[in-house]
Amino acid sequence: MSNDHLKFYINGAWVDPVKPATIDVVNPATEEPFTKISAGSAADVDKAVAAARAAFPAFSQTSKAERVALLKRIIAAYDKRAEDIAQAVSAEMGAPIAMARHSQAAAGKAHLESTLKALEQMEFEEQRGITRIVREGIGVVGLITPWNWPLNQISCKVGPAIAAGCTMVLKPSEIAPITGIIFAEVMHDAGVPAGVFNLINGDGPNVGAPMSAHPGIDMMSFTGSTRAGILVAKAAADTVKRVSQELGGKSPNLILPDADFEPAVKKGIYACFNNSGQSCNAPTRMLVPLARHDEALVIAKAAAEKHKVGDPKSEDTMLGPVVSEAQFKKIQGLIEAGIKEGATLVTGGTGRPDGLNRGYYVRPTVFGNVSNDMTIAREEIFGPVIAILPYKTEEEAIAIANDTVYGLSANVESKDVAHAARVARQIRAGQVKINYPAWDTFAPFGGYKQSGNGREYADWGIHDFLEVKAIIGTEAA
Ligand code: TXE
Repeated sequence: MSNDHLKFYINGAWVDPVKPATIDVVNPATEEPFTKISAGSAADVDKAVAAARAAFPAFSQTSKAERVALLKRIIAAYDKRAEDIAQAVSAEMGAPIAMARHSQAAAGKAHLESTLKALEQMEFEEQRGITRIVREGIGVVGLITPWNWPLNQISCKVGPAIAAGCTMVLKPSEIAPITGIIFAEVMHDAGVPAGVFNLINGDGPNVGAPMSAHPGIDMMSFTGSTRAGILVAKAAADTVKRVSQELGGKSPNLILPDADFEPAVKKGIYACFNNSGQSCNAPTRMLVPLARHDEALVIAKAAAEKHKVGDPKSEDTMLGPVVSEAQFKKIQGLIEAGIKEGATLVTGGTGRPDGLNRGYYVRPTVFGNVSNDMTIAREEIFGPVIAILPYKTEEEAIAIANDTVYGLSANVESKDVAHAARVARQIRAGQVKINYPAWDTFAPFGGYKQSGNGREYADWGIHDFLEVKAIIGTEAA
């Protein structure tokens, strides 16, 4: 087992943790640890925050042109490590290597690029009558990221924080931390000034919680479970810091009667199962007209069974394992709940797919005849499991779509885009996608209800990290 990953990146240098302790990083395809990281503590957080605080006065005063140039250097350095990032994400969370390259690693770059474009166009000051309105970096920001799209989440926080002139402490998920370490190397290679970007590894209670409560951190930007997001907000409350949260989802996919039915169902399965179902915006509740429910199950079954599950190292694997034993067990329990509560198991089910005896592989699973009060329609499963729910009228479909504590994302499928947009306006979610559009990294991303608050990506992400100052009396009234 390699010990290469034991240092933290603080004040422009790789340093040992204050107290030695380690966490194994497990490859979910083999169930074997392949490296270890250091488990940080509050003392490491203090060091990183001190470095970020010391760097803030100078970095916050850099010009937009300087930060544009810095982001360009970060993108160039990231490009050089894209293959390393893809290999690391595949090993640490089981993403199939082809997908790790064209989606996981590519997503990190896409966010850096859209942040750069947004920054180039952004104005930080405006005059309104006698008042100059100045937008400036909020200060030292704490960034906590999850394991499911590790580089995507890191880039969509770090890029905008740099653009806003903030300094930062990043804690990636302890389950998938190697990409975060490579990202820190990228920041170093790009010449990010010492103290602007700092990386501490470790778990939620020992690193994430002290960050959230730290008086030297001005804002927390968190992506992860609603459970942990609530803990971050509670820990942050005593210091009245801003908390931006991107949390769980149970996204509906409304297939309207006038949709191009077969492709709509098929694409819905692919969208839900991408990344082995481990996306917060996965369209996990497919709503179909009652009259076409049985037809939907036939199409969904065929599409699900086309998913080749297996070794993430194989170029033709479509679904790798889920990230951990804990996630595997959670998903098995939810599949059991679906069967017990009377949903129709169309394909898949509990246990590993045939021929796979090792690794946290889950069978691509389709449930039909699901009603919205069943556990599988209410809880975020985070595996390749979809619930198909019949509806009678459009009003009922919208009511079912909104009957959830979450509100991150939704899909609407219809040949009539204007009609779909009218339906979209009635859905309580931060994003509504019509007919499976291309990924738009300039569209604001974030949740209603218990899916969080704040909006990320491009200019929206930059604004999340800005304070607003009014300098009154700069011009005669
Ligand atoms: O996430 P956690 P877990 C959902 C998904 C999944 C479930 C559990 O449903 O099945 O969460 O995953 C840090 N203070 N999502 O338990 O714990 C933690 O160290 C501060 C949705 O692995 O939320 C990691 O860096 N930080 C999601 C990050 O939170 C704390 C993506 C996420 O881990 C903390 C992942 C604490 N008290 C899972 N406790 C999405 N929105 O995309 C943990 N963390």
